[in-house]
Amino acid sequence: MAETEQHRAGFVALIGEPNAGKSTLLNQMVGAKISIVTHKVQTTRTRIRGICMDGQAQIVFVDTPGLFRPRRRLDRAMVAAAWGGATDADVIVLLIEAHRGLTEGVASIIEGLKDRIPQGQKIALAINKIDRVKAESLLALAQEMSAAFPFAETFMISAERGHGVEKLKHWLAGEMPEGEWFYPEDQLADVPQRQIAAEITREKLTLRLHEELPYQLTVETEKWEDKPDGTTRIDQIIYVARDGHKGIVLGDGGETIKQIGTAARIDISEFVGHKVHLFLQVKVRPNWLEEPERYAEMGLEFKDGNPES
Ligand SMILES: Nc1nc2c(ncn2[C@@H]2O[C@H](COP(=O)(O)OP(=O)(O)OP(=O)(O)O)[C@@H](O)[C@H]2O)c(=O)[nH]1
Ligand SMILES: [Mg+2]
Repeated sequence: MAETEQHRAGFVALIGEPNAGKSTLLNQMVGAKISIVTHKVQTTRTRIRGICMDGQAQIVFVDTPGLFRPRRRLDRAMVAAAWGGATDADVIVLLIEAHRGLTEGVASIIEGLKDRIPQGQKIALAINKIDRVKAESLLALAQEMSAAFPFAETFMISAERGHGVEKLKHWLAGEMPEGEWFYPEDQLADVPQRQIAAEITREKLTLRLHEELPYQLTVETEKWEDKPDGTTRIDQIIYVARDGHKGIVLGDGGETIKQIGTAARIDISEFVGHKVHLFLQVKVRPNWLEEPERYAEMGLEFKDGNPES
C-alpha cells in the first residue's frame, strides 16, 4: 500500500526591526502582494496573515509590525501585536538587515525573545538584504548572531529578489506540526478585502507624503459595493490629525489626492481582479489616535491608560 504523506499546518511569525523586510518576505512567500511595503519604517501596523503551501504542508505566515521602542499609544498597540504574533507561532523567524548587522534594536529584540518565548519554541534567523553586502561580511555576522542567541537555523536571503527564500520555506514546511490545514489550499490571505484596500491607499499616502504625516493618518474603507456590471465602488476615508494635514493630502487644486487615488485604484483593481471606482474623502479628526474604533478597524487592541506611559 502506498503511503501518503501526512498533512502539516502551522504558523510562522516574521519579526524584526521596522524596515527589516518582513512584509516583502511575506509577499514573496505567498506570491502575491497582500502586505504593504515602503522604504519607511513602521509601515505595517497590524498582524497580516498570508498562506502558502509547500508539498503537503500549509504555512501560515504572520507579518507583524516592526519591534521598536514605543512612544505613542498606536506604537504600543503595534508592538504588542507583534509580540502577540510571535508567542502564538509554531516557529519564529527573526529578520535582520545584512548591511546593518547586530544593531541596538536587534539586541533588544533578542533580549525580548529570551524573556518572552517559552523554551522549546524554535527561532530561526534570516539575514535579509544580502544583495546589499559582500559575501565575506555575512559569515562574520552569522557568527556574531549565533553567539548572541541559539538560533535553530540561519538563512541568508534576499526577500526582494527571492534568493534563499525557497530554502527557508522548505525548512519551515518540515517544522510545521502534523495536522489538518487551516485554510483551503488555494487561499492566499486571511485579511478582509476592505482592509487590504485601505492598506493599499495608506501605502500610496506613505510613499507620497513626507516626514511625520504618514504616521498621523489612517485609512478606512467605508463602503464596498459590487456592481451588476462587474465593477466595484469603494469609498474610503483618510483620517488626519490636523487641518494643515488635510491641505497637504489634498494638494494644490486636489492634485496630490488625485494622484494617490489613481495609484491606489490601479493596485486595488489588480488585487480584486476587476475594475474598481475609488472615492477618497479626507476628514480631520484631531483625536483619532486616541479612539478605540480606529484601533478596532486596524485589527489592533486598544489599551486603556496614559498614551505616553
Ligand atoms: N535591497 C533590498 N531591499 C529590500 C529587501 N527586502 C526588503 N527590502 C526593502 O526594504 C524596505 C522595507 O521593506 P518592508 O517589507 O516594508 O519592511 P518591514 O520589515 O515590513 O517594515 P515595517 O512594516 O515598517 O516593520 C523596502 O524598501 C523594501 O523594498 C532585500 O532583500 N533587498
Ligand atoms: Mg511591514
